[in-house]
Amino acid sequence: MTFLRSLATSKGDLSSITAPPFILSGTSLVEYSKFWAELPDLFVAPTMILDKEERALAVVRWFIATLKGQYTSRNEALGSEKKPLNPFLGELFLGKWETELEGTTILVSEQVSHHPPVTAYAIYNDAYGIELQGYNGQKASFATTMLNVRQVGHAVLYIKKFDEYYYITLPTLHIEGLFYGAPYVELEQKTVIQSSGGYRASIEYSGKGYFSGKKNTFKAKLYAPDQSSLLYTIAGQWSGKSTIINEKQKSESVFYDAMEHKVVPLVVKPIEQQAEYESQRAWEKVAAAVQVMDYDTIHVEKSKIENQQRELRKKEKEEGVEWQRRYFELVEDEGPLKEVAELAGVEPDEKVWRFNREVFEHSPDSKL
Ligand code: CLR
Repeated sequence: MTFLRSLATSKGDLSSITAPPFILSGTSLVEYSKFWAELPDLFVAPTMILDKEERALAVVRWFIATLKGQYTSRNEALGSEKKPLNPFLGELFLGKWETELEGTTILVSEQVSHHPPVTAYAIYNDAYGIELQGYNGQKASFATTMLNVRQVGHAVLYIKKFDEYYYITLPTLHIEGLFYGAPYVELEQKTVIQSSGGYRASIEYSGKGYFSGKKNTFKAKLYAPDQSSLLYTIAGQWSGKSTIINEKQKSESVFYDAMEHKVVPLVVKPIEQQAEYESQRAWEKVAAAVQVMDYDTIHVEKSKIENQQRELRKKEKEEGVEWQRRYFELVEDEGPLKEVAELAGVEPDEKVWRFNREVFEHSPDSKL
């Protein structure tokens, strides 16, 4: 009850929620960017498809495939959704995937704002010439026993070979099961994936009892650049199976089956080799305390980090300087991206967080 009350008064800021101990996780939110590429084969697949229509479809397939990890992996590994650690400004999460066929895929994730919390990330594979960049924050609201979370930000997939962009909007979600102390995520509303080549996918989400009696369902439509002609309709469960209908041929086939794909775990440097601002190192003691549910230590160790941060902010204020983000910068959204955002029918953010690869590659952090 105290928990539900704390949710009701959280005023849209998820980090201010005091969750009961059994809902705490020792993982920082800055790590969640990894869910975009835990299936490296599907991530690079679009780069090998010459047909534009088929390529757009491969992007949709990769996107649908990421949802299971993004939104159900805590449930599967830990029994329920958890409250992640609230990243500090400048917190970094780095890693790579090494796979035989895809080679190296790199992840750089950085907390670029603390108030409100914003995480920016870049994921790239040079062998295939593909890169994903994005940033996100959350705005929460509470109604009866449901926590509604609107996502702020977007992701952009870039395929070098075709000089093609895909602008991806993020779904709204809500947390159910709070009253029973067993929270889980359900997606709602929609995602738009708009390509610079004009193809557009609209993915609508729903939970139990809307499209079907099943949880985690979606219905996607892929439209040709002229917008009026519907090419494909895809429907099913994003955490399970989905099927695709080719609207011209009226034929149906399997689109994706989450059960047939195994996640490739991200490789992160051992903690002793990490810099002190890297997530797992910085939160090591808190995470260990969460593991053994030692609430006093959780509190003590968390406070140390928070106080350190307060000191840093105070010093910056006195010196009249602003915290320098490590590998991302806030820039005006112009050029191709702005156009794609407009095509997607979304109000583009005035300024967006973009990765500065030059700076990253000249830093010791790039030695993964
Ligand atoms: C972060 C960005 C990822 C997708 C994603 C998945 C789960 C979301 C998380 C985002 C933000 C934080 C989140 C979480 C589920 C629960 C958690 C909303 C959007 C909140 C803070 C936990 C509240 C406390 C409990 C009631 C569990 O790409």
